[in-house]
Amino acid sequence: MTQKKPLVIVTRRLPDAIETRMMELFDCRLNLDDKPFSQKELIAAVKEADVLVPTVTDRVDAGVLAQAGPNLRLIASFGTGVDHIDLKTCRQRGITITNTPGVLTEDTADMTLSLILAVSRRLTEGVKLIRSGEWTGWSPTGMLGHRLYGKRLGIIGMGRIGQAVARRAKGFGLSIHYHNRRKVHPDIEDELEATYWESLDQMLSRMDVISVNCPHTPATFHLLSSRRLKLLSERAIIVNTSRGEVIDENALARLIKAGDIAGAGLDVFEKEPAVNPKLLNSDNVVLLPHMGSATIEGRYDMGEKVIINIKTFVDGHTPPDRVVEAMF
Ligand code: 8YV
Repeated sequence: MTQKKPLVIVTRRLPDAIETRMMELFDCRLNLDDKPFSQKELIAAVKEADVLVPTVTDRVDAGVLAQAGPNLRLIASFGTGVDHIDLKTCRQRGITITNTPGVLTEDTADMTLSLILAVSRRLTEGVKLIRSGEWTGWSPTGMLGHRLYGKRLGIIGMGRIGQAVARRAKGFGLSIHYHNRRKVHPDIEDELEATYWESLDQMLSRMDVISVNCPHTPATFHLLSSRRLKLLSERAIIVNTSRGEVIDENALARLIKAGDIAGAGLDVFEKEPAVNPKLLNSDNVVLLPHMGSATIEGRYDMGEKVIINIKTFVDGHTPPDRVVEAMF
């Protein structure tokens, strides 16, 4: 007797090759429009599916999960962050969650360095100057940014991505400092020549560049509060390729306007896709539309991970990227 294939509902378009494989392996329902699901559509999906494949644009919260049908056993998220999923309710309802860690580490670290470089060397301002036709030629005092070499980088969250950022930043001659829930393994500290700061406040007040690389959890919501942001030196820049919610965006906008910090590079926002209007018109702020992991290779690898997680689960085993609350 052939086993019935599980109904897998995917909320967004994935790379073609991934969708094709999913259609072969599962009874797969795709969202061909690629428009994010409304809450109503999400509820309809959890009522029916055996497996839901959401992305960061789906809020799989307690309200949605309360309506889940008895068949929903796995949420195989397409992405690493799981702050869009209510982990506690999933545990209570016996729903397994998986994510796609590891495969977007290098791409996100590349984007972090891109933002650090773009802000400190004023790349987007330079592009704007050329495009506007207003560039009048080289000048000894024109378009001066700040040297990175020899400066201090403070990384908030020294997980995979934080470490990949540190490796790159070392190559640029930055010294590496970090704040994390706990110290990383001494071998990693040695390799990165990294200094651990137990006190985030103390680290913030001494850095030239801050990179946010921690996940968004209840404990890190507005970790960079107005009070903490004020500890930054007026020469400091801050970049965020993690989650907007880790920084109090309004407070950051106020600091930028007042000239109390030198600049910011943000790939993520508190209320995506809305961007705080106060951040839009500052030349020393570089804004990107959540594209830290947006590479062709990365998206394919993420899709592969989703498939392996679903297949392993359906075959009755623990999926390799199972997420448990204690990880966050
Ligand atoms: C993903 C991300 O591409 O993986 C994450 O946590 O933030 C992204 O860069 C996105 O979440 C897709 O779901």
